[in-house]
Amino acid sequence: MAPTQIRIDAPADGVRRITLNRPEARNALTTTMLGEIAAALAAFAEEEEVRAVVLTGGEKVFAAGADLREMAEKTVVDVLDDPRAGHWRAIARFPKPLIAAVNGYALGGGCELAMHADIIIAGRGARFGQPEVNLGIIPGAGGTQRLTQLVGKSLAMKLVLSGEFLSGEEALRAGLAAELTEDAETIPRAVELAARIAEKPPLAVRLAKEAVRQASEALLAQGLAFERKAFTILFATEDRREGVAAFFEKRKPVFRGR
Ligand code: DAK
Repeated sequence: MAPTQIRIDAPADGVRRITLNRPEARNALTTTMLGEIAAALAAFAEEEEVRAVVLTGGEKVFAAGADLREMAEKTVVDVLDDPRAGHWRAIARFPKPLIAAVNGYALGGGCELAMHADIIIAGRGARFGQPEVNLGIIPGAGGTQRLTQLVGKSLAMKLVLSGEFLSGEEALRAGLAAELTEDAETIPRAVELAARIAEKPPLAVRLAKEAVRQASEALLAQGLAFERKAFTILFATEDRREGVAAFFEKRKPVFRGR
């Protein structure tokens, strides 16, 4: 079936581009959209002519996190069996180079999606953050682990505990982004880099990616398991319901620690 919430095209030889396509909801990640990304990557993994993939939200916004309308309806039991977890694992398993071109907000699951890429190219106007704490939850798709590996404990703590954002320039300085560009150049630069990688010997590229990932993979598994458990527990709290309700009612949440 053709995807409905992402667009796919081939901007250069050997390169495929996935563009998240719900601008009216700031590309908030529905389960459908995550499933479409995972399915597209699974197909690209099998297609020999695909050598590298660019993932972007377009010129204005990368992704404003999990779709809070969808999340508001969910119970803790839904979260236990959530298909999203499988989609995230499928994205993490993609064996070919994945480059995220980030313009505008990359928040919550959006920041986690960017961190699933191998390389992040950030526009000057990019804003990275893990604002889950404002909703009474924590990152649930590897944010606590991948962000800490990328930027170190102190900055990761600041972002995860306060919900504050990093600019594109700060993301570059912190090592979250590999390059900083003008906003109009983010996607073209990511495509150019993907095209260059696409010309390299595919087997060497595949094993190079795998080898670099091994540098952090063992530690990651344990941390992800803890994060998932903590995320699920927090889903059952009154504070989580209050945080999501306050977002849609455009007011400050009142958290009671229950
Ligand atoms: N979900 C749904 N709708 C969203 C949305 C979101 N995350 N973000 C924005 N929208 C919608 C708004 O409701 C609004 O819709 P209308 O009122 O027009 O109908 C429209 O997009 C435009 O939003 P704004 O008016 O707020 O636009 P601004 O440019 O002023 O602000 C913003 C953009 C991105 C700063 C702001 O919209 C914002 O703060 N958005 C929410 C950010 C956020 O808290 N994201 C969620 C983090 S929690 C899981 C694993 C992981 C997760 C979940 C599950 N499992 C393994 C089960 C991840 C959780 C998260 O990501």
